[in-house]
Amino acid sequence: MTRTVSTNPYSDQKPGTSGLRKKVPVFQQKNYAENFIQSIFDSLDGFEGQTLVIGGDGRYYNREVIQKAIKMAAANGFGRVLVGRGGILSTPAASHVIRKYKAFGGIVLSASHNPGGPTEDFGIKYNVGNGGPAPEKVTDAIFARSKTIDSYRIVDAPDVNLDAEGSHQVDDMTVTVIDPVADYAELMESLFDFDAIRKLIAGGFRVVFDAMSAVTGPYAKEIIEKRLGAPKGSVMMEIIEQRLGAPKGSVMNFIPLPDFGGHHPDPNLVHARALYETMMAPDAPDFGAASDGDGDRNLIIGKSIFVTPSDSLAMLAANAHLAPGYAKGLAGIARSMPTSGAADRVAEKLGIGIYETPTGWKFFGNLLDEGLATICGEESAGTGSNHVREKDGLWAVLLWLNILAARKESALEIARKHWATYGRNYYSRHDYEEVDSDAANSLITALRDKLAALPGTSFGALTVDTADDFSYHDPVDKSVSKNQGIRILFKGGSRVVYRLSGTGTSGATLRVYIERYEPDPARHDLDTQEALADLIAVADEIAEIKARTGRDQPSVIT
Ligand code: VG1
Ligand code: CO
Repeated sequence: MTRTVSTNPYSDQKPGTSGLRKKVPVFQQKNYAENFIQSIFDSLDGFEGQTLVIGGDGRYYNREVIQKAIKMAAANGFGRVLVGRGGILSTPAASHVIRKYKAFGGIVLSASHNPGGPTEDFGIKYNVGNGGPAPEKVTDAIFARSKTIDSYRIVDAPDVNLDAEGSHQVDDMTVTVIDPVADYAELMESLFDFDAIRKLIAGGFRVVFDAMSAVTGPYAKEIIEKRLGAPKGSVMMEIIEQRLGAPKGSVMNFIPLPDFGGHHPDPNLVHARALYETMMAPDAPDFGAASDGDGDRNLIIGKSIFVTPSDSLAMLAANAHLAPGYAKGLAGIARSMPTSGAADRVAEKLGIGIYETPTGWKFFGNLLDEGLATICGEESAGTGSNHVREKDGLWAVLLWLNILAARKESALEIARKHWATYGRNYYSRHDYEEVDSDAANSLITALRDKLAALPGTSFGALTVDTADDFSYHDPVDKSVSKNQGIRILFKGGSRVVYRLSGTGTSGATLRVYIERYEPDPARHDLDTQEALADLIAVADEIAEIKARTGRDQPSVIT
């Protein structure tokens, strides 16, 4: 039976870079999740009788919101819900399921790389029928609706058993609990040469994968251990065991935990430090990787080499033709604006298009749908292709493995040769987390006010060439997105970019992206922070970061 429940609007349900993210206690307020889900449905047309995909990264509060979403989908007239077993679907797997079953859309419950638990983060994101995050016009409509909503619809029905595959009836709607891994694993097998990777591993090549107690555990275990034959333990890795003191053979790291074992499921050099150290040790495995809370990011660390995400995008694009799914070549490459220009050099050499978009995967959807881009990437450890409409952590790991198997060279050799061919884009991101919001906003406003005066100004050996606030003109739907990050470009191609995070849940996070191009192979082995030292100093000088934030140094350097 459907009930219409009256409710009061909340004023803070504005989706950010990737959906609505708040602390769990915020989501637990009366009707908070219900309001947002109803606002999503109220912003959509034509879903009567259609399919909705629901799944999440298994974090705390996942199951509760899934039950609410199922009952609300039934009350709002969806014909069918597909939900991952245990409420689990990685973000890329959800994207694939939406596409494969021609669903109307999907609700992805995740706060991605943010920590989980009763006082940590939760998130809700809506994906449209192409499998990708809702574009801005949809998220704007959802926010507008959330500010005026006065009721939501829900059916009175018992909770669905999420732990066994099978179909159930919820009012007039069917709910099918599906295997979260099978369809996705099959897609990966269709893209990559699993035989070649299996041979590589059978020949003694050692792979270690840190699932960070997050959603990729079951996926990586199925694919890397079962389908690629890596020895047991390749996925669970000693790392969490060392870090958490869990007994050897503990399986906790590939079982998604509601609080990610108390860690940030963010695959970067800070939160995946133990993986980094393992990979730099003399007896390191050949290839190390990690993914984030919802499985859409990837960290790639070869033996003795951390591959920056921007470089990884360029190297994957340059070698993608070695994998069966990309043997015909790429139509184009797209990267977010703050991502380094390394991919641009590959696109130029291949004679294909290069697209520069604002931060956030939602901006790649049109380029992929139109066939303008095949591979996309972000400096924040996200890479993916037209196989789904989200970034895809395991996809990137498998493409790397496929390339390593085909080239029979180490990641270090591949990187060195890449830089020798294209030059090296030294690149780093400095994050200042949980900065006072007013201080962060006034820093950006002050920067904006300075932009017009900057060109021609010199800071030591660096002279500003151009300075602007990035606006994106979508070549497909012609929409314009303004204020997407402040860029200061110096003569010679170095640059500094500043923007505020749209995924944080407390205070503001200032991100500063620093890049220098180095063509000379004799200078390709420098320490990144040293290679960028003068730019880092100028970045502070121009934006007065230390003075305005009161911080001596960044919270996270990647
Ligand atoms: C960050 C990254 C961005 C990424 C987004 C979602 O956004 O910078 O590149 O698309 O997270 O990733 P922001 O606004 O905090 O800079 V995920 O894996 O958290 O869904
Ligand atoms: Co993520």
